[in-house]
Order: sequence, then C-alpha cells, then structure tokens
Amino acid sequence: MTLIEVQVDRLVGPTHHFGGLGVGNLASQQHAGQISNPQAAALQGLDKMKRVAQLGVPQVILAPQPRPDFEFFKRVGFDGTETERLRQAIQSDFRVLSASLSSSAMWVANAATVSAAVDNRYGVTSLTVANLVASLHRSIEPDVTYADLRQSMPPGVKVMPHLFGGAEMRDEGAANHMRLGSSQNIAGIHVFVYGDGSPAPQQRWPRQTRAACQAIARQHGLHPADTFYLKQHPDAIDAGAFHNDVVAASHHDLMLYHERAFHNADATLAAIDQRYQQRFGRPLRREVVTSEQLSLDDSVSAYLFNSQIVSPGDTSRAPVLVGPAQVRRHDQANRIVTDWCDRQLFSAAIFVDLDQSMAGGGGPACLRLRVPMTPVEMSQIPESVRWSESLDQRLRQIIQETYPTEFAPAHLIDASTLSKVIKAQSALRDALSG
Ligand code: SUG
Repeated sequence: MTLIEVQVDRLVGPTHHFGGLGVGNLASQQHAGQISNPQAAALQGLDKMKRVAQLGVPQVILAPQPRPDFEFFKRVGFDGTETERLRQAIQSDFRVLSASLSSSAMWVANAATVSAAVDNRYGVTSLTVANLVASLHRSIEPDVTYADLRQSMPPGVKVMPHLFGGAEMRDEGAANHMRLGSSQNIAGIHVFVYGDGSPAPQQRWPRQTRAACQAIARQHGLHPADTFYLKQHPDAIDAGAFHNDVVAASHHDLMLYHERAFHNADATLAAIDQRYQQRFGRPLRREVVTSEQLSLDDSVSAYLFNSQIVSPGDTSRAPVLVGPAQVRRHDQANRIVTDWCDRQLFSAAIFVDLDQSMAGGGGPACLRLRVPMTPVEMSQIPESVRWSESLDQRLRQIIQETYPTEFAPAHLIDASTLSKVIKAQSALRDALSG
C-alpha cells in the first residue's frame, strides 16, 4: 500500500502586508513598512499550487483566516463595535493593528506537526496545531487553523489543539520537523528540530523548544526508537534561520541540509542513518551543503532549502524540486540544484515567483503542509477544498475582482477598503465550502 503526501496550502489574504513582525526573520524585517500587493501575492500562491497539482500531486486549498481579527482587539483591551475597536487600534497601537491584519497563516508549514497513521501507536493520522506563541501576530492563528483542519481533513484524521505551556512550549509546527520514510505505508522516522538550550544564539530568540517537540511526540504516540531530536545550530538562528526549513529539507529517503544547520549532531545523525537502514533496507541519502558551496547567509537569502519537494503522480519519476526564483538568480545555489538534478536526486527543478511571500520570509516549503495519507484517506478529503482547474479559475476571479493591489494597515481607515476586504474573504470561504 502507498502513502501519498497531500499538500495543503492556504490562500494569501487580502490584507497581506509587510509588518516586520517575524521574530528573527530577516526578510520580514528588511521589508517592514513597504507597500505590499495582496492580489499578486495570492495569485503567486495559486500559481504554485497549480504547478504542483499539474505534477499529479494532491493539493488542498484553505481560505484565508478572517482579518482583521476583531476578537483579538477585544482581548487586548479595545472595546465597542467592531469599527470602534479597529479605529482605536489604528489610532493607538500599530503593532496590534498589524498583527490583527497579518496574513501569516498562509505559511501553513507552521500550522501543525503531522504523523501518518502507520507511524504512531494509535494508528491514526495525527496533527497537533502549532501554538506559535513566539510572536504576537502568529499567536492568533491556532483556533481558526484547528477549525479549518478539522473541516478539510478526512473524518478519521485526528486534529489536536495547540500545546499549552506558554514560552516553554513554543511550537512552530512542521517547519521544525522532518518525517523520513518512503512512498510505502511503512512507519516513518521523525526528526524534531529545536532551538533552545545551550549554546544559545547571541542575537535571536529560538522559536521552537525541545520540550514542545517531546510533548508532540508523546501526544502522537510516536515510538521512541523512531524519534530523534536535533538542535538547531545557534549560528544558523543568528544568520536568520528562524525555522529549520530555512536550512534543511527532507523528502522520503532524502535529507538536504547546510553543514551548519545543526549543533553537535553527528551521533544523532548516525543513529538516524542506522534506523533508516534497518527500517527500509537501504541507506538514507544525506546531502550536506558546505559553507564553501553556499554560505549560511546566502542560504537564508536565496532560500535554497525552502524548496518544496514533491513526488509526481508518475511514480517512475524521481521527486521534483519546486524552488523559489531567487535560487535560479543565485549562481551558487543554482549550481547546487543543477548538480542535484544531474545526479538524479530530482527529475526536474521548477522555479516559482513568490516574491510577495518571500518578502515576509516565506518560500515554497513555508507555504505548504504535508499530510501523508493512504489512498483511502485521500478519497475522503472534502471535494470542496481539493484543487481543480475550475476551483482555481473561480478563486482567481474572486481575487482579481476583490483584492487590493496595494496595501498597508493604515489603508483600513477607509471604510470602503475594509468592506472590500471582508467581502473578499467571505467570497473565498464560500467558494471553498462547496
Ligand atoms: O513566521 N513571516 C513568517 C514566515 C514563516 C515562514 N515559514 C517557514 N519557514 N516555514 C514568520 O516569520 C512576516 C510577517 C510580517 O513581516 O509582518 C511573517 O510572519
């Protein structure tokens, strides 16, 4: 029996903007205050989904989370009607305003951590929604994420609410987790990556803790012998790798990473190799990129490791790498991809323009959550959220008709902009609920 990685993306919302809110995220900080183009951002996301779906990969689409988040205004002390709360935020607290409008839920690699049914003691495909407590704007995502995943996943899939425990349990989901396996329905090997503990980064706050990783492994009932923990290298966090998927990627038996992605990892990596070999009867393929080939700084600016790796529907083909256009424009990064393709690690490399997402620090891999499913589970995904040519067309039309082409939070002073944003979001929710 096979196991297929379903790709779940969330549409970029009409209030996508550059708030500079991403903790330890250089692109987010560099673009803070620039005017965004939500319409282009959403279309770029849809273009990527189309490229992936056309490879024969199952693609699920979620609607943007509703913004502004009027409940959040209330919880931080703004009262009155929705319009009054919004006006108070505009007048007195830019960070709260910006957080309430953030489209950051589009980066669904941070939505949840996932294990396949075959991986865990309960025999149930399991997801733990990430609490995202490291940043103000992302901490408002989990409740809607939970509801959306419940609705869009097959009925047998277990979606668990986010971890409790505040900063000590801070969790950013699949961006800090790698499932090594194969296309067979055989238990995978789980590698969790955390950033806290000694040695600590000098300049930035690690967003994922070891305690959170361990709690998720327990919740899912993962087998301890199949579960490993790696510490992010503090230099990588300081260089702007605010998530592991900025300096490492994985797919089935392939693990790609920068030589400075992990701290003191040799023994754990050797144990992972051994486990993989025992389980799958062949070696894990570990591809290490040295600093000489590509510096940490350039890994962060080109986002090579944030490429999305997918197995095409034509199973005779090697996986396809879907990289950000920035990689093609970067000589060294591009050379590495060419070498990987020459050596048949990938049957093709496709480059996609995601400039609007990249400016917030999100590449192709940030924009998707992988959920490994059996064909039976896949057949139970609600039709309304599955990518199809006609759904793609409908969503594009709504976005072209309703999304602003320029946006900054202060634009919401204008009541007609607010009403357009709200209309756009509800039209998309309707289109995706069948
Ligand atoms: O959490 N950016 C996101 C980017 C997330 C990328 N995800 C992965 N690497 N998987 C973040 O920092 C930018 C928001 C702003 O600039 O206002 C932001 O939230």
